[in-house]
Amino acid sequence: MHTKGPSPVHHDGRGLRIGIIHARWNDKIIEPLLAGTKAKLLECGVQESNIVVQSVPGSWELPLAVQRLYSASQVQSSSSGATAAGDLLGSSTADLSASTPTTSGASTGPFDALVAIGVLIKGETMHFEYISESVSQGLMRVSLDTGIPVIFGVLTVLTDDQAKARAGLIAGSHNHGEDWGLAAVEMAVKRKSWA
Ligand code: DLZ
Repeated sequence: MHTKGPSPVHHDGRGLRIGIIHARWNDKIIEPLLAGTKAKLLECGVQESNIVVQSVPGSWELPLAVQRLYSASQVQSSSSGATAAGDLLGSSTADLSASTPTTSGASTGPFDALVAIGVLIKGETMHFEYISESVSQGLMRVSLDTGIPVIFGVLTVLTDDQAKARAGLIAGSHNHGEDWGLAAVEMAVKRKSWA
């Protein structure tokens, strides 16, 4: 039996800028998680043009990508004529290697929260343990070092079915991506009030 997540609380996401970085391993699970995250951001009032989505190969790459994307958004917001960090994506995703800003109509400014999405499924070797531990530690470190909420959207599961059950792909199951979208808005709003 899997959990249904936290009781959902909607905060006002208008004006927030949210970065999402997802791994491409296990993309059939990543897709609904990403969609669930975006859906809740939009439901909270975050503008589509204020959501930047980028991808990296695997979960291992998430901490560095989150750190760099956030730094880039800070630098760009402090330079004149700045454009948004990363590619603006409507419903599609872009590669981080194409990180030179190309957006039009996108807002600028540092991100208020970032969501790191990955799916780690245990295999026969120790890979899973090493990556899970490092990625968890790495994402927490980026969050504490920058003071910016980094939402932990990384599933660490033992089987494909466990992953599907957490991505809403099994009848009656809950999409954890929705929790991550809500968490990003809540933490971004609260962080501003704690500043
Ligand atoms: C190598 C690897 C393995 C075995 N499993 C996963 C996985 O289940 N989920 C995931 O996101 N990434 C996996 N990777 C790839 C690593 O995260 C990383 O991309 C490569 O080791 C290259 O650094």
